[in-house]
Amino acid sequence: MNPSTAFGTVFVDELVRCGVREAVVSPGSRSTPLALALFGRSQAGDPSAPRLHVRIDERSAGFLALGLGKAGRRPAVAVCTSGTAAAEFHAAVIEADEAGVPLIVVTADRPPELRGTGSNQTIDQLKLYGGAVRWFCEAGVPEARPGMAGYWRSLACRAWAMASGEAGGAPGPVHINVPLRDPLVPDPADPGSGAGSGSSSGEAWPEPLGGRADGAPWTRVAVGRGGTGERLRLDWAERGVVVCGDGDYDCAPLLELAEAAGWPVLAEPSSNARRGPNALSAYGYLLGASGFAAGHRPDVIVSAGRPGLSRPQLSLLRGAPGAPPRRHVVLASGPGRWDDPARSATEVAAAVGLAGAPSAARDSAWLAAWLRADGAARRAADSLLDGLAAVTEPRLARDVAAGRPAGTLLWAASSQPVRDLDLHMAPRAGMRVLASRGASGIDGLVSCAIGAALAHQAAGGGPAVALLGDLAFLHDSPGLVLGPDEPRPDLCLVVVNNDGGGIFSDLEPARFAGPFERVFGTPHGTDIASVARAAGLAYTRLERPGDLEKVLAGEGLRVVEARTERAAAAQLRAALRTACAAAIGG
Ligand SMILES: Cc1ncc(C[n+]2csc(CCOP(=O)(O)OP(=O)(O)O)c2C)c(N)n1
Ligand SMILES: [Mg+2]
Repeated sequence: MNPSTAFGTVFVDELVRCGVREAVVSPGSRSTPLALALFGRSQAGDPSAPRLHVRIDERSAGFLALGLGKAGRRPAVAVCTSGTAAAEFHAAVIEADEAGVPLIVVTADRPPELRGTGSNQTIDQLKLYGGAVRWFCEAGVPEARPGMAGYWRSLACRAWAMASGEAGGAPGPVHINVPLRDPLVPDPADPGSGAGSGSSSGEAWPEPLGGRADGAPWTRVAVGRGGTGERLRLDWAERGVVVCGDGDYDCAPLLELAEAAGWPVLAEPSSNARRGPNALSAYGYLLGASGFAAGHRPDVIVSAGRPGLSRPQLSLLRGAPGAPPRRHVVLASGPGRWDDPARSATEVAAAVGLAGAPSAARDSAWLAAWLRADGAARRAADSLLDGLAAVTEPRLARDVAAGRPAGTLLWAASSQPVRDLDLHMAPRAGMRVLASRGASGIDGLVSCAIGAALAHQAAGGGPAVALLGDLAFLHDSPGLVLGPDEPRPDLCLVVVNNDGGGIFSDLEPARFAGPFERVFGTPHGTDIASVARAAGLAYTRLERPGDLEKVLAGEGLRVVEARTERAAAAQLRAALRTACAAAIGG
């Protein structure tokens, strides 16, 4: 099956699973895969088969879909080809927005390489309807590679949820623009014309194209209007894990749930959920140890916030190849917002709870296994780190987090500081961890940390510490310059100076020795003390790991430099992974 046909078949199948019962198509060539798939499904004769309507004029088609959606109170789908056809939907989209009518508009488009070339029937369709839509998405050009089926299915589910209001906002129009590459018609060898019922065989396709079992949608979104959706019930007997990603959300109910159910809590530092008896401190090592990860696949994952800090965590969310997690419940972070970077969510909910009273069905061995492995990894990592005389990045992160008094604010830079914390921070209460994980930039972090410390202290909070890489520190060195009348925080900026971007030594470019240093490592040789001095700030250098508390002592805005080496740090991280995997037995 070619990619465009596979897309049409899978996407339409998923829309039908979501609940689409009415589809309006206007003639055109670029939209062929969608038109054929909708025609095929409309002929299927099963109760869920959508009714197909064809209108020559897209303007009429758009308004027909609007009427169907308005009276039926569920999104109808309108499909058109590329060019001015898409613009003809605009009036119906505006009415759907103003009147709160659910509507899914799918515009076929030329692939990127044909845009802006004078290619026939090609206009700029990106965000064509401006602010009138609840959600716009430019889909990727369909390709025959693993992960596509989940991508297309989750896309359809989001479209349905955003249009219907099930995502938590008001119903309204959504726009999906789909670039499609030739061939647009099924290959001669394909069974039928893309009229699959979701049981697409996926022959010559790198993975099964079918959806969830029993015709269920890929992601069932039940946030409800105003976030008042039902509370999803989870089963005590299931072996679950709670994954807390970055974000400012109330994690207390999740921690209670984990305790009641006997599930481990895998919390990123800036989730502020790494506390309580079920929180793990070395879960990254557990998930990264293939034996442990394979032997401890959960029945259910509950995730909140914005996960995605580490590859092992993403692998957990993604599941084994071709075998996504059986159940992955994502807690919405607000109306129309939920984070599912692995596109594996089976349900999106405003809240979760456990079904009924605790029962003997609870598997206590499950939590014990995670805690035992976590303890073993922790001890292995600690003994390796404590045996080194030099200042190292992982130990610095561990000790900074562990030693801060209650009421401290800890700002963690993107790049290695927040990842070192993720792997080494012991669970604790009484400290707030913040990080710019929205877009994970290394820019503006001195100013962010100053702003956060000022707000923290204005609200009666205690001292503040920031753990910054040298590039992040230099990126925002102008942020160090404060005029004499400016509010000044009590903030110790700890600069982990490995003379460049240490994170790249742990990534694939490290294999390319020739360009690596200049293009990725980016050593700069800057004298951090001089930078601090230029801004009139006190400066101290951490020479030995044991001196940490001494150098952190002080008041006001100040700089502490910890010098490390990138190559040595990469070796140490590899050694830590090996030692932890051995200790876990995975
Ligand atoms: C504004 C911005 N530019 C580029 C990047 C890509 N980037 C991610 S980590 C990194 C290196 C950061 O170096 P440093 O702050 O010294 O931290 P280290 O990796 O050494 O821990 C870069 C350039 C980014 N995230 N944000
Ligand atoms: Mg660095």
